[in-house]
Amino acid sequence: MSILTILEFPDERLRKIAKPIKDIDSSLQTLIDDMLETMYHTGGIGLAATQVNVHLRLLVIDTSEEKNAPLCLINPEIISKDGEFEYKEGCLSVPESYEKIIRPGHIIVKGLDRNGKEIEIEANDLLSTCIQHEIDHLNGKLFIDYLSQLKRQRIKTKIEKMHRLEGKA
Ligand code: GNR
Ligand code: NI
Repeated sequence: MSILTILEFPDERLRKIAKPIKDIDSSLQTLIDDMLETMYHTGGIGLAATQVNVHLRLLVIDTSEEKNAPLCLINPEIISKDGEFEYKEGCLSVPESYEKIIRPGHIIVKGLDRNGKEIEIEANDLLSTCIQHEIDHLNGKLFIDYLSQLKRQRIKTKIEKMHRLEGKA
């Protein structure tokens, strides 16, 4: 298993649209395991393949307290959404930035599990938010895109400064 490198805003690769997965093979199983390990290692509650520079429609999530309930979704599609839920979101690709975002609070999502079996998940509140946040990544979208241009610009300036200090980018 390995810890994967997470792309950080404003990296343009975070804007790529991920492609549907056709083959659920052993290299995909390895990617899923590495994404789960990376998510647990960083303390995140979700991770989309886009964030590790793999542009395939795959996400992993674990919103449980005990961090013992990994969820993997391949080719996820939201089939219904309603209600509202507000949560102060963060993102491993947008370090040290947290903002309240309102999203539908109840969704039904379908997709494939790690074995290629069709699954349907009904999600509320935090899990609903997290699934939508991850599917946004697969569509090249970040939670800060819901903020004002001014707030987004401030976050961009802050992160670019961090990257200069770290000697990245
Ligand atoms: O770890 C994460 N926490 C989080 C909090 C609120 C809403 C969404 C998330 S997902 C995030 C990890 C991440 O960046 N996934 O893409
Ligand atoms: Ni994120």
